[in-house]
Amino acid sequence: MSKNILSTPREDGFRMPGEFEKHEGCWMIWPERTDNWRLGAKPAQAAFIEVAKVISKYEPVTMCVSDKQYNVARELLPSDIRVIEVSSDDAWMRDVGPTFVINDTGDLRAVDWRFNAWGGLLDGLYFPWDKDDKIARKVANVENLDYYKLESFILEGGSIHVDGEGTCIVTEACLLDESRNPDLSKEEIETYLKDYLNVSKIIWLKNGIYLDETNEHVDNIIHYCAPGVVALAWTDDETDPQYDYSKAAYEILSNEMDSKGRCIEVVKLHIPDHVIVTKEEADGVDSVDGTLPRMEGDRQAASYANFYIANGAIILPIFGDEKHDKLAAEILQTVFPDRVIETIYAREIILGGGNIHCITQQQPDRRE
Ligand code: KQY
Repeated sequence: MSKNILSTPREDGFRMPGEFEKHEGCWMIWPERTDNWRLGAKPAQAAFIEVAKVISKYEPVTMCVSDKQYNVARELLPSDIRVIEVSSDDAWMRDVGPTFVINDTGDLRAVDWRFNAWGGLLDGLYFPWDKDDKIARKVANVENLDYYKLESFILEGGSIHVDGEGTCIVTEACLLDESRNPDLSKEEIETYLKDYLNVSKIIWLKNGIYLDETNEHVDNIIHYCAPGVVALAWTDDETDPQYDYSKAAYEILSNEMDSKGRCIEVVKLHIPDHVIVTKEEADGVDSVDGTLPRMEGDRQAASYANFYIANGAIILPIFGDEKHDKLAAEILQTVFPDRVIETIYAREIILGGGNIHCITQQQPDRRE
C-alpha cells in the first residue's frame, strides 16, 4: 500500500527527471466545469480527447473523470486510454497532479505539494479547491507509490521546470507572489525546491507570459528541452509588454550556468498573434461568483512553449496563426530531430487559461 514518507527525495536519493527522459505514461483530467469551459465544456472536451489520442500513440494515457461524466468520457475516449473515476475541481493535471521522482535503482515515488487554486482566497481562480488538492495522493494510491506529502508548502507543477541533472527554473512572479507561501523567504523556498526535486541550482526568471492568470507559470514561457537547452517564448514586438519579459528571461538564461556549470542554449519560439476572446466565446462561459470571468476582448496567454514532450513526439499547441505556428513546429523539429512534431489546434484549451503542458503530467519510466 502506498504510504506517506516523512523524509525528502533529496535525503532518499530520488530526483525529478527531465520531461525529455522516458515516460511510463501520461495523466490528464477531463474538463467539465462550465464556469471555465464554454458551451458546457464540450469544445474543451473535444480538444482534450485530441490531446489524449495523440499522446496515446506514444505512451499510455490515463484520464481522471468525475462520476458524473464517467460514462460520457469512457464512451468518447478510445479503449486504449485508461479512464478512472477521480473527483477534481478542474482539469489542470500539471498543477494538481504529483511531481514524480525516481532513483537509480528503478523506484518511483510522488511528491504531493499543497494546492490553493493559484492563489487561495487572495488571488485564486476558483473556490473551493479541496478535490484538486487530493489528486496527487490519489494518483500515487492508484499507482501504489509512496509519496512525500508537504503539509503547507504551496506549489503547482507548472511553476517548475527541471533538467533532471540538478537545475530548476522558476519565475519570481509566481513563486514569490504573496498568494503562495508568504511566510517563506526566497532562500527558504529554494530549500524546499532543492529538497523535494533534488536540485542544487535554481534559476529565477522575473516573469512569465504577460497576463498569465497563474501569476506567470514558468511552463508557459520556457521549456527544458534537454540538459543545457531551453526553449523560450519570444516576441520581436518591442511595444508588447511581453517583449521586456522575454528579453529579461533571455538575458538571465544566457548569462547563468546550470548546476553542471554549462552555459544554456536558448531557442526562441516567437509567440502567436494575440489570441483574443470573442463575444461568442465569452458568452458561452457560465458566470459564477468566485471564478475568474472570461470577458470579450481579453488577451489569452498564448505561447508555443507550453508543449508536452511525449516518448518520441512533441505535442505542440497551435493557434491558427499560420506563420508562427509553422515556425514553431520547424524550430522544435530541429531541437528534437528524433521526435515527431504533432500539432493540435489549442484555442479551446487556452480559452480555459492554460495549454497542453498544463493539462498533462508525465509519469517517468522507472526502469531506464
Ligand atoms: O496551469 C495553468 N495554466 C492552469 C490555469 C488555470 C486556469 C483556471 N481558469
